[in-house]
Amino acid sequence: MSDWPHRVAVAGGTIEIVVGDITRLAVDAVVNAANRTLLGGGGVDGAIHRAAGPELLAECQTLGGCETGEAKITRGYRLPAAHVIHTVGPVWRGGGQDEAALLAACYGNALALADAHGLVRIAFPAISTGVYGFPAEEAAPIAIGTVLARLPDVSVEHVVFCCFSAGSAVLHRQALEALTR
Ligand code: AR6
Repeated sequence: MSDWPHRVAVAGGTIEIVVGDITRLAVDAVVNAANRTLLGGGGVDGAIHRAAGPELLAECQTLGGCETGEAKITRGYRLPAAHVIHTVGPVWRGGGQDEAALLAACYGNALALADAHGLVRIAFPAISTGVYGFPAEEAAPIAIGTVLARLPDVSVEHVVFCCFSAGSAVLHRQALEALTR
């Protein structure tokens, strides 16, 4: 039997850790690890724009960018997900530039925006842990801890951590086990 998906009931809903491509998930919103222009890029951002089609870029061009730690919402267009919540993770600069708080703000603000739209099912990638260089083992407990803290207070009931590798999924599962023990 595969280790994934790993699903746990927590206060306010369920958390699921999967290994896969976030562009395939039919949820109310997938979260995009974007940059401040919101005009596309590589990694998960590039994959989301390719799968959603040019209409996504057209809507993003109306948004005026996004600050680090903030979030903005668009439609999902050709994605199976109804919406995309674009957030901008911090670039890792050694840990002394507020990176942890900014990463937590990404998860918290994405959940707040989902709540403002009454969304129930949302999927996150491992924000900042690719091109932006945030150490994956430090990012996972921030991601899980922020979601655990906010879930009881928002419309969101089901959160998927869509990891791109089994190694990333293990880090999220370990963080979830440590924080729900
Ligand atoms: N599904 C799920 N996760 C993915 C996918 C996918 N299809 N593709 C990559 N990942 P990154 P960042 C994982 O670099 O570090 C872009 O150019 C990847 O393995 O996408 O926040 C933006 O425009 C990693 O674990 O985002 C920005 O300029 C995680 O997603 C910059 O990269 C995040 O890696 C943002 O960098």
